[in-house]
Amino acid sequence: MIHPFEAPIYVTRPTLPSFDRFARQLQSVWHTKQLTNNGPLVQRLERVLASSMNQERVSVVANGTLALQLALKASGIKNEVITSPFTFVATAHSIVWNGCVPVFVDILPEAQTIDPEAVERAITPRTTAIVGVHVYGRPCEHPELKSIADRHGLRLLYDAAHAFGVHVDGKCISHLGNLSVFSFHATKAFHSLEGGMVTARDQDMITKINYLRNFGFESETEVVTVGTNAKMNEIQAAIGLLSLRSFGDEVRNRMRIHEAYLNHLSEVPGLSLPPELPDRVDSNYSYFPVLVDHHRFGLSRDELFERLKAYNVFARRYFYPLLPDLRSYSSSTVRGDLSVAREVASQVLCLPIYGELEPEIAKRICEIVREIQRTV
Ligand code: T4K
Repeated sequence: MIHPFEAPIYVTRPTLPSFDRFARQLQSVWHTKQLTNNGPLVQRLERVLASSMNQERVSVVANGTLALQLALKASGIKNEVITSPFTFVATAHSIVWNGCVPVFVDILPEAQTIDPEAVERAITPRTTAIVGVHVYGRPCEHPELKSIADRHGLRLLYDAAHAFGVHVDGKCISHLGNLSVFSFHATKAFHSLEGGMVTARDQDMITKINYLRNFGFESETEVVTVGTNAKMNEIQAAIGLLSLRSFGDEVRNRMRIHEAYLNHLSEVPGLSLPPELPDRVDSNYSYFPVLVDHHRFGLSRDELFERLKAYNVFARRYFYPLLPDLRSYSSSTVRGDLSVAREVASQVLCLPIYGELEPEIAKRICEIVREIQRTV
């Protein structure tokens, strides 16, 4: 019997800069006493992010959920917005907080992103936008979604919360769609404790977001829109700037974990590993989701999830339950059947992956999975 890990192994852990470097960064904050309200570190973070994102304009905010809410608000969406049921609640919540109705449609079996054909079938005269989710950092079927959005005169936004650092055809994923939204939450490959970002090619759109994040202030005496308080503060920006410096290492280390799982789980009957991404996509290895086929594996996903805990391994069922199965969405609008999404949500299990995880630990997690299967 393999011994349980002495300390818990969580699905993720944030990589932090050395405390000394952080303290040095903080000295400037202590010196200026500018803690928030578009301080110098927030401005620097925006400049550094913008320069790394193919001329995209950026606006950083307090978290990814507010980024989504502001992006939808600035886009002027109304009535129905078509989106994925297989995502974190924040995607749909942001639609509802904008007074709109999320319309859930099915996902594709491989990539688990929204199915363009299901999107097209769900369009009505009330539809104003599509919100695709690059789930686990896997790009949506952009050319198809764009052609649908163009034909029907819809806005196309992407929830890219998982996709910071992902490139498609050598360009940052933010170049897809009218607007993209990223999360810099502590559980993400790149983080600023909490944080988020909206990107767009259109400077007017980013100017709107900048007003919205700061109560709508245009100047000291003029408020041009009914905004909110979504400002990032200087401590978040300090962590963000330091995390950016080590982001390349973070992705390389995650790739080693990803490969360790591929090597040591490929022969396990009943376990489907993440599909290989097309060559034109550079991944950020943000999650390692596997699908557990109850009959072939010998245990259900939930049983495996529970048994791993006995070994001190805390995997997560991102994203289960499906959004329309949550009480707050029990009367939500579903168009077409969600059979693919339902099956994926019932089988998915995200295994631990983060920059500071040792490949040896990942290998031992694989041995544990095989031992659990042997002892069924
Ligand atoms: N759109 C999508 C598609 C998203 O997935 C998300 C967020 C958003 C939008 C909204 O972005 P934000 O507003 O959050 O920026 C987590 C995150 O809170 C959430 O950001 C994320 N997606 C979602 C998928 O997962 P939980 O409830 O699973 O997190 P929690 O606290 O259970 O953390 C998981 C593990 O991470 C812990 O077991 C230990 C580790 N951890 C976590 C935190 C917060 C740490 O080691 N340190 C930490 O500080 O939601």
